[in-house]
Amino acid sequence: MASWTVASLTELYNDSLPNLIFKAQQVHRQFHDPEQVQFCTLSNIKSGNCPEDCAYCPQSARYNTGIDTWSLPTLDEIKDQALSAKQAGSTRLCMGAAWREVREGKDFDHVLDLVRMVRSLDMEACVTLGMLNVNQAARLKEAGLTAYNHNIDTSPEYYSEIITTRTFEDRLNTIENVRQAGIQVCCGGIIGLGESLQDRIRFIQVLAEMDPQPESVPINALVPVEGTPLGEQPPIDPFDLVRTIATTRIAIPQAIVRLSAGRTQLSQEAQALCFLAGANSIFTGEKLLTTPNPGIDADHELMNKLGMRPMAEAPSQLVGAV
Ligand code: SAM
Ligand code: DTB
Ligand code: SF4
Repeated sequence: MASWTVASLTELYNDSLPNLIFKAQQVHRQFHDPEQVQFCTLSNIKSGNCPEDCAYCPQSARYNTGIDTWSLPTLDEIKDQALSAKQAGSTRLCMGAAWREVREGKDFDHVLDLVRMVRSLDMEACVTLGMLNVNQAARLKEAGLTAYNHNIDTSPEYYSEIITTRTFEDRLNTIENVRQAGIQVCCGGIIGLGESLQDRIRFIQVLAEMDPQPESVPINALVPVEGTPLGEQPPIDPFDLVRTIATTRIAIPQAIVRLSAGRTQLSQEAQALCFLAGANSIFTGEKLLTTPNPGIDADHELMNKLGMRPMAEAPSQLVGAV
């Protein structure tokens, strides 16, 4: 595995856009079909009242954001959501819970049942439940979980400006526990938090230096939510997002790079540039966890305009996949 220095990643990031996109395309085409994008759908299975203080997050109990709160829908409710997502072209359901960490008990048992159900529909199942120990990770693996999402969010240096209730180390430990259980790692972060270029580069470097590298890397553009400390943050420049995606694609060639939160702020042209830069997955459906997302019709229209298409099969179900 190539070793990425801050200097080499910075040079890549700052190259002319034609050069950067060309390099990203060369890498992308070695491992992926440039016409295909994985559609994934999010389901918020426990909304709000989270004890953590992530400065970007509308679900933290510390901020007044006026979101609806609820806890753990029934198996049938999630089954309906999964089936309509599948019908609309999704091959992965990602279930998120606003928990600090997993605790053993009936709620966790129910999540294990949800994972089994989603897998029985021949979809990939991903969950994001906060911190996790090795034993809990093993139980998720046994239930058939495809991937666990746990983001580093930003650089180790900027992390404490954004979250104080847990450390960067805590994050890495959970990711290590997921790895040890043999579950795929979905790990990425957010741009637009007020971080510097150096922070963005360090963020990509930490992901690229993971061994093995993550199979899935979500790149979110901050969705500023009123009531959160970052609610007044100015919108990102779409070219920064394109450069972040291209650099990530080059440094982590085999991952599915997900153009995640923030698409409602992007034009179709900007999203097209993100695909050219190597993004090959989006979240579909009207809502992410609590914030809006382009609807499925808009996404099918975008695919058609670009001559691209949703992946008919989940990457993990293709021959040769882990
Ligand atoms: N509680 C779990 C955790 O923190 O790992 C799971 C859910 S959390 C909502 C998953 C990720 O969503 C965060 O790590 C962050 O990268 C992203 N996210 C949350 N709020 C966001 C926002 N307002 N804009 C962009 N991304 C956001
Ligand atoms: C990730 O990196 N992005 C998704 C998924 N992992 C769970 C979540 C985005 C959430 C955006 C804010 C919201 O809708 O609440
Ligand atoms: Fe809680 Fe996750 Fe939101 Fe942080 S990002 S406040 S841990 S739900």
